[in-house]
Amino acid sequence: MAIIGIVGTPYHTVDKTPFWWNKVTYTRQSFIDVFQTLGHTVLILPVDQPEKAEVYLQLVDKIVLTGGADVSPQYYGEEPHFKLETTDPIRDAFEFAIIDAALKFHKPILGVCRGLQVLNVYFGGSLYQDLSQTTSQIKHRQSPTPQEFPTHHVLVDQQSSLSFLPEQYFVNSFHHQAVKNLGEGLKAIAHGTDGLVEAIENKEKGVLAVQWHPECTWTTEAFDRQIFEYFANRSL
Ligand SMILES: [Mn+2]
Repeated sequence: MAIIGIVGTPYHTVDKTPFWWNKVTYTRQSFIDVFQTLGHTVLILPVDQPEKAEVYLQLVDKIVLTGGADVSPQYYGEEPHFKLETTDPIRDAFEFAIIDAALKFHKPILGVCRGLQVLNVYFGGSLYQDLSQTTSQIKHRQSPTPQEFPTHHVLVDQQSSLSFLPEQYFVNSFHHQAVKNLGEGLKAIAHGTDGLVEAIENKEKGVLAVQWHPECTWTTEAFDRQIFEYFANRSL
């Protein structure tokens, strides 16, 4: 049994009703459900000062970085493109520190969506700030199609950690950014049929990340559930 630390998503917009005008830190229930169903224990880690990252890291065996705001382009040396959406430099800084700590103490990291993008930037890569900067004609933001439905295909490297997925796998998609230049030491292990990176890894460092959202599909898509099993059971 592993203790899984999920860095929480700060929701600091107070003019909407979902949390009764409260600022909150949240994570999707489906992340909690999948790990609890698999017999693991989940801790949601609030964003804190980067200097505190190691304190949190000592409490858990593995780290999950989830979806959310765009990574601030200052971290990969670009000015904000006019299609850049909400950013959260405080979360960026804490997640970079959590990655530092996880690598230092040899604890595996799973990135999902923004989590993949944060990891890519951490390792020195860059992002398309908006998919309009690419030639892709694929709809990577499937909304309003519900999150539990896969909508586009990815081609999976059968020599990678994700080799348990079919070579052509059907995934959901809720992103408007994507990997531009790959970070140092990372390998792109799944691509959309448009060539965009849909999964990355660094096997030696225990880093694995997907651009889609298996937390939304794990109850119906056995292979997506297997991603969480693989991550929770892996040791470096
Ligand atoms: Mn996609």
